[in-house]
Amino acid sequence: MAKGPAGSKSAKTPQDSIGAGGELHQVAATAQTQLTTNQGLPVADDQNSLKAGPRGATLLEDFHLREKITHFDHERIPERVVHARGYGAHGFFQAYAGNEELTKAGFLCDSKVKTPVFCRFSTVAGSEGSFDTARDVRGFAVKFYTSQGNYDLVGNNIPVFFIQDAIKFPDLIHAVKPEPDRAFPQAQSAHDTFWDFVSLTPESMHMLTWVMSDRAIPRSYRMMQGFGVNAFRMINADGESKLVKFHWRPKLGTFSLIWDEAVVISGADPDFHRRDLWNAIQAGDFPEYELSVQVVDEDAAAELDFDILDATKIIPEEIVPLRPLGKMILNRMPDNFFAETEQVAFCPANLVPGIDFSEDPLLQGRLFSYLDTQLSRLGSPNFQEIPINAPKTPWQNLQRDGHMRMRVDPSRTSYEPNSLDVNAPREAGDEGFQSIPVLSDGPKIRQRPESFADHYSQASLFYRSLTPPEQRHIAGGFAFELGKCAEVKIRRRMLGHLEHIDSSLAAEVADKLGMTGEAEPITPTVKPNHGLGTSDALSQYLDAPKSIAGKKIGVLVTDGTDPKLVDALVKKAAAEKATVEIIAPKAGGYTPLNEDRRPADHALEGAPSALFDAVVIAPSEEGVLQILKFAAAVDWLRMAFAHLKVIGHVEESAPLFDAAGIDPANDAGIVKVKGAKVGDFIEAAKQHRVWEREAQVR
Ligand code: HDE
Repeated sequence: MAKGPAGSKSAKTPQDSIGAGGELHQVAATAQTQLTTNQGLPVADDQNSLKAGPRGATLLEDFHLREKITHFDHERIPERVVHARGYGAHGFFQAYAGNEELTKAGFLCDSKVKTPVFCRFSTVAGSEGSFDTARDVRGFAVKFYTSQGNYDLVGNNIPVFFIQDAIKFPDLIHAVKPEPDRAFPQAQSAHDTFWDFVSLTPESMHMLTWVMSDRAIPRSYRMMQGFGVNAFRMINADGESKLVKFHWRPKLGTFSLIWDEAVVISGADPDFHRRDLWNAIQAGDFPEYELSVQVVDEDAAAELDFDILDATKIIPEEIVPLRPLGKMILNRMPDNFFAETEQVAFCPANLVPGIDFSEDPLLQGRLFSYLDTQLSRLGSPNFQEIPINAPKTPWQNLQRDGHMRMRVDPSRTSYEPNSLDVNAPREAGDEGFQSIPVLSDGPKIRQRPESFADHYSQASLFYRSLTPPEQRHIAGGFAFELGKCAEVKIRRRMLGHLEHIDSSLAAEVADKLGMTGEAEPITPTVKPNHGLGTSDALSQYLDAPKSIAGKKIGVLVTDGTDPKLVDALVKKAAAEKATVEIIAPKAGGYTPLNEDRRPADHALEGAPSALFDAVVIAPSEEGVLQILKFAAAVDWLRMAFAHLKVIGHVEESAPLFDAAGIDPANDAGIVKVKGAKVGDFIEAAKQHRVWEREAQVR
């Protein structure tokens, strides 16, 4: 028998993966190393099609060729209409003790159980083949395979949304997607149709302020918060219900890229976030997030100065603090991207007893949309049989047939009530899911509640709560995006809105656009309240951990680099749970002082410093003169400086600093390293960015 390549993995059948019987689908063990057709026929020759003579025409009879090509022709499915580009990982969720007073959801009440999860992160606007570091909201969707069925928490990394009513979602997405006549720009909100729509939709102002902030260019999926956005309810065993908002907090802290850096990364490594998650999980450095809720009594909700059903509002943590529920750890990459990450189907309507919806009109529309979209994307109402979507608890009902039905239901009855099959599934009564009986009484009407009318006060709260660098970045974000709008009336309209958020923000954006005094006056329905104080929890950097855990140090070396330096960096970084990557002039590696050749992780021209969190410039005296000739080397340092990175440097690197026009003595973020003395650099790198430098470079 022919042997497969050494170490090749055996195929997993769907039944293997869901662990349910499934003899029908199992590939016979003896045939697993043989290449077969889809009918199980061993294939003798997979290199040549069947022809009438070696140089003759191909024969229609070649069923293997036709089967192989037909399958290939149909390998693509429609991408998600939004959130098309994403990346997922498996893991588990474990609750803390003591959640029973809040919810009867089994997976939140038993702190001994590790509930399997699949989590998919995504961008929203770009298509599946777009790049990771676009300015965009990130999806943060988690499927919990609980013992009471699948629960999906389908959130984003920004706590509010652009619109208040689901009926506007197709308009919002049509506006942000590539413009239909020209089919560009890809994965960008920086164009006329997006800003035309949002500038005519004041309810989007709060979300826009977040999307122009650093939150929309996360450093890593591992360093990103998540939010349920919509209000939900939790119900305990006594039937008591509370309104809740969900939050995920990453253990590593919340960090972002700098916009110019994100732009460079999108070309140098379009898969930056994918690669980051893959590398971390493969290295056993498992991302961890804590799940919390803000809990509000139904009565207390009425006292808030905004409507909890309005998805364009947050509940400041100073008013309602977070109550931790448990933690999620992602510890395994999918075996197959398509089968798992692409085919996973999330739906906010997937609930378990103990959790219920609110009447948020955005959520209510979502409850319809997700199931519906899977029908066109996955092509069949049986998509829940795909292993990644199947519950890990038994499921049975009287739904039958449809495209690609895998399950073989043996019963004569497929209706209820029936008396012919005593084993037929029956209603679960009190053990089943019951919607909580929320009072709902009102005229049938198309109308926004008045309590949804304040569109600027919380945008202003967000802006005012941030550190000066974060505020500057918001102004930069608005100016960049509006600068890409050719229609001046759209810029003017947006400047008018910004004045209601914060007059200094409006002035800064107008100045950056060269349009001071050109704002179009906008009359708000409700006068913005700028007296809401500030909320420290909204800033990423007020309370950021001083740490390089999970981050990456890039070391630029040449032949003759001191190996003691490299070894010390690797050791110290590992002690801080960070990694080091070596960048050499050539991909083949470098020869350190008095040592044999060592490998490099990157060639200089393929790895700009934008890919790393902090950098060390460590050439030898001769090496520095050689790399000086390359623009990539000078740019490496210049960009690290402009992207506000902490820069370690050996004395020998001085000519490179001269060429880049940077005085190392003049900047607290430029630190000397020598031999094994790298401690000061590592300590400095824990500050994430040298914010004080920003005024010099931007
Ligand atoms: Fe979604 N959204 N959405 N969305 N959404 C989808 O479902 C929709 C909204 C979110 O990794 C689609 O399976 C409507 C808010 C995530 O597979 C679709 C409205 C939030 C993902 C859909 C919203 C989200 C989606 C497209 C307005 C944050 C990716 C493919 C009422 C709380 C899940 C799919 C994944 C995906 C509809 C607004 C999060 C079309 C109608 C608000 C993370 O059904």
